[in-house]
Amino acid sequence: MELVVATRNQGKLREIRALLEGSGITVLGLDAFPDLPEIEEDGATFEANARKKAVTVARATGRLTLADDSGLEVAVLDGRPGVHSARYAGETASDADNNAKLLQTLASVPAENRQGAFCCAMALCNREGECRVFFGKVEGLLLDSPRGEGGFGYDPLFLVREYGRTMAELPMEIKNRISHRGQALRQALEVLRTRV
Ligand code: ITT
Repeated sequence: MELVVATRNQGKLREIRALLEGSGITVLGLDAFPDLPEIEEDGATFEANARKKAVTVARATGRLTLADDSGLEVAVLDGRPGVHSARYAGETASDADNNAKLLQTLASVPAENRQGAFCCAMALCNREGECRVFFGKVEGLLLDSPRGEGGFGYDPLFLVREYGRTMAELPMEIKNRISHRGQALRQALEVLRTRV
């Protein structure tokens, strides 16, 4: 079975491909559909954005589509950057820019108040626009300097307490076992298995 994964984020795509390896599902990234327009992520929640991305691409391609909307919620920042995680430091911000902005914003926050969580909403939609949505969340602590080269986004700042390592220091296999994205995708896979 073929599944379109509606993301332009190569880090997400790598993790989703690894999670679906051996499932019998062939992942088509958006590279396979170069003419699709950009989708404005203007929803107030991860779920709204995930639904919008998946429905738009499913209708445009006529294919079953999965979309991930995710981000980092920082308790002391009342949940920011949240749905704005990808563009926290501005419209064209890189991961490095976003991490620098987060470090600066949290500069005076002591270690005991640096709780954060990665959250994911994953929408699986058919070409009629019917969707199922799945969720995942993982808690961690935000460090005051980056550690590790793996993953993407805020991973180098996100310490997973039970491993004493950042998400960027963990092999992808372990990140996928515990991550917000892994949790959501395993639920989606249960549904996909009934269609393979
Ligand atoms: P698509 O919409 O094309 O999928 P995007 O990067 O714009 O790509 P989102 O709007 O869902 O996707 O924003 C996700 C951002 O949240 C991402 O760019 C990172 O900054 C952060 N993020 C999400 N999951 C993460 C993870 O596993 N590790 C580190 N940062 C993550």
